[in-house]
Amino acid sequence: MENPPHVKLYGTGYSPYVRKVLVALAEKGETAEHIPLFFHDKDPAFQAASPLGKIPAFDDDGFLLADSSAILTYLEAKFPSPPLFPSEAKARGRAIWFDKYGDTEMFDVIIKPFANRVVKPKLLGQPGDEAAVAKALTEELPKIYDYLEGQIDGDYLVGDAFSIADISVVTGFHNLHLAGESVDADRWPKLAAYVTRTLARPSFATALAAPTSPQ
Ligand SMILES: N[C@@H](CCC(=O)N[C@@H](CS)C(=O)NCC(=O)O)C(=O)O
Repeated sequence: MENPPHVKLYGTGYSPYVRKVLVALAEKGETAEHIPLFFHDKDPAFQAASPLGKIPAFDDDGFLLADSSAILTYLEAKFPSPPLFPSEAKARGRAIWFDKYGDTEMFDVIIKPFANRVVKPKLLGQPGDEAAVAKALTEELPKIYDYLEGQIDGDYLVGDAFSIADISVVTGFHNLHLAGESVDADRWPKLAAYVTRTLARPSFATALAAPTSPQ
């Protein structure tokens, strides 16, 4: 009998981008060996899978791929059920918009409290920048929250099904929570409820329990 394919996912469970892949795998009922290393780790197998040294990186029985969106696209083609990319044209376009929005505009801001209260002081032994955190919380995040509050009209961001849009927009809120912050439900009630129920999905619960560093 042939050996079963060996699937590996590289990257600490702290990373919002790694979490995207963990959630997608869980939604599709697939598993991978999770290697929770940090970006720019010297492991040659990781370096081969991640040309930029960023996490996540993925190895499906020798097929190497980096970038969360590329990996989710690959998983979608290989394991179409349940779909995480809507098929209808407008919904597909909106889902990709939210994937990019979550990965770029949102990530740059929502990660600041976690970077300055957890990564720098606790993992790197460097002082955190509370002024940068305050600016994110009082100026930058409210603009993002205002936008999202206006986009939520139902259980999911796009159409009537959970999709890559929900994964990419919600993933960073876990890091916000780890940094001791959350969405003000009085000011952004739809967003606060949406984040809470999305993080409570079994796939997110599985991803949130993933290791953050080698055991
Ligand atoms: N577009 C990439 C971004 C990945 C990324 O930036 N990951 C961070 C960790 S959360 C990283 O590896 N940073 C190291 C660096 O930027 O050099 C993706 O979606 O996977």
